[in-house]
Amino acid sequence: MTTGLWDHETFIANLREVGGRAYHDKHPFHVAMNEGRLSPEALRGWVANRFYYQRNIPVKDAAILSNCPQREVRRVWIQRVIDHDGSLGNEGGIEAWLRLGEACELSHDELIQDRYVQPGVRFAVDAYVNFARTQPWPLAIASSLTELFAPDLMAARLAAFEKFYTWIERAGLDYFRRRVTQARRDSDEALAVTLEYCNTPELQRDAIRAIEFKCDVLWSMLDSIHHAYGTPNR
Ligand code: AHQ
Repeated sequence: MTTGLWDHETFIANLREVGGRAYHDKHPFHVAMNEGRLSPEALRGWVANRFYYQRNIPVKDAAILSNCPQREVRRVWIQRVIDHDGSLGNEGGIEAWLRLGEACELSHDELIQDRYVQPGVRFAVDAYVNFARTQPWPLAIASSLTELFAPDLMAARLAAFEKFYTWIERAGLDYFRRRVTQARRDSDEALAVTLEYCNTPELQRDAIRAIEFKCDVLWSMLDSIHHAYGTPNR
């Protein structure tokens, strides 16, 4: 990589290159999931562990808001907290994930009490929240750019659930349906902010390291889930 300031096209290409090699769509657990090879126990374990991630996303986003002095950025970013926590008349993503749990025969209490959360998942999620609390807010926003790669994964996952995991009540899949569009909107917004505010060679390289860090967060979550619940061989 050069030492000077990248133009936006180069910067975007360098951000996308990280996802191309390190995003968790390539993790063996997700590959097994999308090929229909997961047992009900493994899927329930994944849903229960991912709930810990989902309910910490608005905490992470509120940390970014608290660090960000730019009103025009906060006006956009606050929508992410509402998308997950919900608001009057809008259930939100956390509620939708609880419904996914119900559809997998997991009770609200089992999810809310973190009954099945693996140590490695807790460590990775807490590291992500701590990153948002302690890093410069443009880098915390850049770390969310793994969502550039999420819409395709969401669509593949939805198709796999509908094809292979018919024991899960279809209404439980609403979360993934809405994420396809939300992730696209989220990443468009996060990319625009990253391009505008990561505007020195140092901040651009730090943004690359931020998305690499976030890929490690997602990958290590699946390592822990994979270790705990395994995946049947082919
Ligand atoms: O459901 C996901 C979600 O709400 C978010 C928020 C965003 C962020 O702020 O880091 N990232 C993210 C992601 C969600 N789902 C993951 C999946 O594979 O289901 C993907 C993940 C991401 O790509 O960062």
